[in-house]
This record gives sequence, structure tokens and C-alpha cells, in this order.
Amino acid sequence: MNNRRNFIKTAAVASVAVALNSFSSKPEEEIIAPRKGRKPIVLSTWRFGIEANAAAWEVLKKNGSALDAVEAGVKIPEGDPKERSVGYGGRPDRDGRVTLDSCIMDEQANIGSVACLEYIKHPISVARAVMEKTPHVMLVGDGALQFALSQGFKKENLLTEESEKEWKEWLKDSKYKPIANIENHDTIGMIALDASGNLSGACTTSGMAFKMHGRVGDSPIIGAGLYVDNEIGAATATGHGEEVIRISGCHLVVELMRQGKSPQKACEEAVARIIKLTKNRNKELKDIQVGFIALNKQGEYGSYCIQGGFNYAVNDETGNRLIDAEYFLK
Ligand code: SD4
Repeated sequence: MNNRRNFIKTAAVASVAVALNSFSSKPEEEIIAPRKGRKPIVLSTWRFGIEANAAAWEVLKKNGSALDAVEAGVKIPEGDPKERSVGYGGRPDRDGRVTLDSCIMDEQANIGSVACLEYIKHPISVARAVMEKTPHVMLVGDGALQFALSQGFKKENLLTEESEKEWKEWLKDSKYKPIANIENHDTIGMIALDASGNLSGACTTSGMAFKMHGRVGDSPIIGAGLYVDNEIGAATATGHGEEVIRISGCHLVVELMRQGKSPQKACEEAVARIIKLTKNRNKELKDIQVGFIALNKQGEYGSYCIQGGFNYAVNDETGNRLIDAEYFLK
């Protein structure tokens, strides 16, 4: 009876369960084994993570701090006008304004963040200055700009000709429909474990292209786009920020690792949470991309995302490589 009741119950929810949890219902041994890296190690999102990791590695290999490494690393795509989703040259909002979101977190849970910051090429360094030089953790908009200028950052035009052209094209029918895996790279999130065993992370982006002016995504929000707990591990996110914020994504990933999950399994469960909420809200999963990368205190790492196409770069003493993340929607 009990079995039959269980069977009926199972059958009733089977299609949903299979669709939602095909990965989390796998027996333990089928779950992707945690990848083992060596200390020091740095991970970052997307293809441009390779160049960013290389800059971070220069710091880590000389026994520099994870904090200095992640700042140096993410500054590479921030300063590169060819990277159209981060920093200088990033795609503008629907009013044609480039507004940047960044945050940074160190091993002592010091945090700094800026959101909707305009005219400053390296918002991550402004976030670090917020962390180190103010009694606050987050500055936004004009206040963030005024603070940056007071710290000697230079005011620059960040809208390149290419991004302006793309925006003018977009204005013709002004449809806001973020495309998953746009140009195969988006936000850079970077997490690192240094030779002393300390963890830090940084996350920086121009956010969703053609967003409403003033829109802030997950990337500058500690706990959403980035989280570090020096006893446990670190995680960072990319993709549709609204979905990451909805589940406090990176804090969740770190908490799952605290409960004993591998970085891989923790990322899978956080993605499963988004999938479940998306279905409950009757939204289309195919229109959403979210990817997490995670690293634990032992140097093990993992990643998971909703749709194929997301990759991340890993650099340890065995080299710097790009890995295709595992994904849900096959
Ligand atoms: C945001 N998470 O602003 C960022 C953008 C991103 O892949 O990562 N896109 O929502």
C-alpha cells in the first residue's frame, strides 16, 4: 500500500521531477566528481577568463594575495574595448549610457561594491576603494562617481563607436530580449585561492545590454553575483542577474559547500533552485542562462549552468585552460 501510494505519488510528479531534477536525482556516483586543482588556483568565467587568469596568475605565483590577484585579473577585460560586456566598450543601457556594476570580497569578509557607475574604466578598483577607504560597502550612481573622482580615478567616455553603433541599431525596434550566451562571453567573475590558503573574489560587468537606466544586476551584489567564505569556499555567477538575485545565488552555493557538497554539486543545486522557481512562475527556461563557478578551500572546483555554451577558465600550476561547463538543458 505504502509502495503503491508512493508509486502513484511518484508517477504524478514524475515528469516534473525528471525535468527539474534529472541531475540531482542521479545516484551519488554519477555526479560529476569534483575537479581537483592545486593551490594557488584561480577560476574565472567565459573565454576572456584565460587572459584575466594569466594576469591574476602573475600575482599568485609570486605568493601574492588572492585579493590582489582577482583585482588584477578582472581589470584585463574591463580595460579591453573589444570585450563588449565589461568595463570600457561595454554595451550601454537603452539610453545609450554605459553603467557598470562591480564588487570584491576578501578572506576577512571585507566587501566593496559599486553599481550603476558611469565614466570609470576600472569599476573593480573603485569597489576596492569603497571596501578599503569608506565606512560603507556599496556606492551607486552619481555618488559612486563622485567618490571615484575624489580618489583620483579619471573620468572617461566608455561608449566606443562599435557599442554606440549597436545601440543605435537596437533603438530601431527597441526590444529588450537578452540573448543567452551573447557573443559567448559576459560578466567576468573571478575567484582565487592563494599560496597562503586565503580566498577572495571579484565580479564586474556592464550588465545586460540595453537594460533600463538604473537597472542593477547580481554582479555588484555580495551574496548574489559573488560570495567568499574563507573557511569554506567561494562562488561567482554570470547570466541573467534577476534570476541569480532571486535565490541569493552565490551565497547559496557557498552554504551548500558548507553542508558538505562538492563545488560541482553545490552549483548544480543552485541551478536546480532557479529551474524550479522558473517553472513555478510559468516562465520559459529556454530564455534564461545562469552559470555558477565555485572553488572550495581544498582547491576543488566545479561549475554548472542552465544552457550549454558557458565556459570558464582555470589556472593552477599545471596551466591555464578553458573548460566547458556542464549544463541542464540538453
Ligand atoms: C547581469 N549577470 O547584469 C550580469 C550579466 C551577465 O551574462 O553576466 N550576463 O545580470
